[in-house]
Amino acid sequence: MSDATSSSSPRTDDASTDAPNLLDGVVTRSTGSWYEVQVGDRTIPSRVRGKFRLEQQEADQTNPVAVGDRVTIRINEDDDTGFIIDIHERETKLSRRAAGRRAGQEHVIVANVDFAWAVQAVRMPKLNPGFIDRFLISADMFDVPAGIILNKIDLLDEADAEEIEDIAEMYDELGYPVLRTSATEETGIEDLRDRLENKISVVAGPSGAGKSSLLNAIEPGLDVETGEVSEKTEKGKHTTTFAELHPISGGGFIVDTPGIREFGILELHPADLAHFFVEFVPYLDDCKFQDCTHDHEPGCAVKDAVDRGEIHARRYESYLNILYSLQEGEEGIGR
Ligand SMILES: Nc1nc2c(ncn2[C@@H]2O[C@H](COP(=O)(O)OP(=O)(O)OP(=O)(O)O)[C@@H](O)[C@H]2O)c(=O)[nH]1
Ligand SMILES: [Mg+2]
Ligand SMILES: [Zn+2]
Repeated sequence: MSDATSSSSPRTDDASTDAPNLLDGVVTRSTGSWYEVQVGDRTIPSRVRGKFRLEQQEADQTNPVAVGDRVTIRINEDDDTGFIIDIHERETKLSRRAAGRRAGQEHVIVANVDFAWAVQAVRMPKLNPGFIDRFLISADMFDVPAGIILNKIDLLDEADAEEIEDIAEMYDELGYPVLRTSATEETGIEDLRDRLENKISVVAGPSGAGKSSLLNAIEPGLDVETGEVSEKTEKGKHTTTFAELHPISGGGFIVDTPGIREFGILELHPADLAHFFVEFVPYLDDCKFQDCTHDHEPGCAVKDAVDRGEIHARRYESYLNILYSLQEGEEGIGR
């Protein structure tokens, strides 16, 4: 980890540049047209240059500037707003496939992120293992280490406890950190706080899973808005509408994001999918057919490993689900 990550500002090396009116800062919030840029203790509302919009359209991206981006702004002294004139090279990023109107485009969730947490409630809303697997694959594609937060463990009833524990142990054995938390009862918060220290982390998950509540539990002073989950539909109300980077007093930053139902994977060829299931990798050279998709083919070493209980059936089912959606062009870019 570089020195800059442990400073009080998220990896802006220096708040001032040589030229007058030019400042370096970090984007802490993005609404699509306005960006909040933090320069030292100041937050400067800024706009973005048209050039970046064009570049972004050419690159098939939905957003020219993402939260976490380090930028250079020119200050307009009349109204103290900024104009983003340069976006510094990103060390890392986490992106997903956009849905809806921009379907298929790349949506950059956060730039310069050190760790990504998939947040799922154990219920209300119902846990979605497909989200977790797509999230882990995507983080791996971008070389961002990832883990899983299972929130609302206070709501866990006996009927579900075994299944949830099975899922938690499965990911744990695969080497992903799994945290069991309750934002309302403040369970597991100390552990989470330790893991966020001195780095930039992001939380992503469905609306109502408790992402913003977890932030408030970690850092009560933040007072981030939270919303209810409908008893009837078990869905959240999409309370958080823009990604935002928040400072943590122990050092480090956490990026809260709007709820998303699914985490669409970008640009992945179906043939490459198995490589992102870490526990499949040792078997991949032993399949009878070199181009085995580990679906219907005879002599498949992955399927044999599933039969022997060496690969969890749950993960294999998830693999097939994602494989089919990639083959049908429901995920990936430009297909
Ligand atoms: N019982 C219980 N309720 C929780 C817990 N964490 C959050 N909640 C409740 O779940 C609801 C949704 O919480 P939010 O923090 O707004 O969820 P979010 O993930 O930020 O949702 P969006 O901003 O819509 O994406 C609120 O009513 C919270 O009080 C928890 O650990 N246990
Ligand atoms: Mg929220
Ligand atoms: Zn195979």
